[in-house]
Amino acid sequence: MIIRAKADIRASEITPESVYLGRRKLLKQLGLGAIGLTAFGQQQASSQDGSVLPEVKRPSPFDTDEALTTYEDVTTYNNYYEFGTSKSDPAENAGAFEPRPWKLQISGQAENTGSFDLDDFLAPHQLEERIYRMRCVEAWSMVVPWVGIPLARVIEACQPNSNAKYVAFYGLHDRQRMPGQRFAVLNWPYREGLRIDEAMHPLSMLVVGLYGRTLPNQNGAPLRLIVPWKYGFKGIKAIAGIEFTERQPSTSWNAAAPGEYGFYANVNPAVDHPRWSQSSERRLAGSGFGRLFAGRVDTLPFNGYADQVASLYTDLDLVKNF
Ligand SMILES: Nc1nc2c(c(=O)[nH]1)N[C@H]1C(S)=C(S)[C@@H](COP(=O)(O)O)O[C@H]1N2
Ligand SMILES: [Mo]
Repeated sequence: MIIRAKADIRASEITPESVYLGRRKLLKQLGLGAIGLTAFGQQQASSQDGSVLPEVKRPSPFDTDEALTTYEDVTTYNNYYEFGTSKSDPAENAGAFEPRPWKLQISGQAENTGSFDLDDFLAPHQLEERIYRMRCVEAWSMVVPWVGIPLARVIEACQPNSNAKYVAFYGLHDRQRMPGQRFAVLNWPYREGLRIDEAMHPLSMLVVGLYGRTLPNQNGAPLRLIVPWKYGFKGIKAIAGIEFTERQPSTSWNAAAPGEYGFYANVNPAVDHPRWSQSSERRLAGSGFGRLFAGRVDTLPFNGYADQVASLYTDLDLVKNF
């Protein structure tokens, strides 16, 4: 499979989320999963673009059936400090960013290390769609149909050795292409990390698209991480490197403010951020009213994924290891 970089689809081919979800449910009932969005037929104009991703496997047993956040909101209300610190900056400033060609550097405690062309690297893997909740540490949340591959597939392909206890990720470091890196708001490049068992968990995903199309730049093109039981800042965008390490890697927000952002960053309504409560969240979802928040909902332990992931942390004090 080749993931095309350029927007080669007319804006009028974008499917609105209501149609998208209705068709998706129909396909589910018909037992038709792996089918491209192009088959959906009904289309509506949008200011956003992106290429349709072919042969996406759907539905997933991990899908939430909560109302989707609109494509418009998912792609215009963003956190991406490489392109500015306000929520509207990334959509405004990332348009000229060119996410191809893209090299992915694999390094550290593994057999298959080196520099790979991203498309070659991803080619052997079947794309899957997962409808996940995404909970930002700033207490807002969304529901997004992400498209990608389980991170475990990629890790297996890298063949980490027994010294690999953690997986570190780093973003692109390029002040020309990422103007926000001229400001020392974070120690660039953006860095994130997971324990290897967290990275191998079937919910962890490397994401290349959303709503059936390639990722818009502001959402982290060409490759980002999504770990749905953790706060959104774990979901590093524009991944340029993956390193297998023996020690817990340094992560950007933890390094910037260790008392506010932990390495684990598991969504936990019982552990407040020092400056605000984490017990509830404002949901950007399904309202169809653009930037309006649909309402406040209770935040769930592990963002509602406790049944799947709580067993990873039975030996860990989650208050100390926030
Ligand atoms: N490289 C990079 N990745 C990043 C960030 C960033 O500033 N730079 N922000 C994070 C934060 S705080 C959140 S909440 C999510 C937001 O993802 P979205 O804009 O696709 O909703 O991206 C995360 N990944
Ligand atoms: Mo965030």
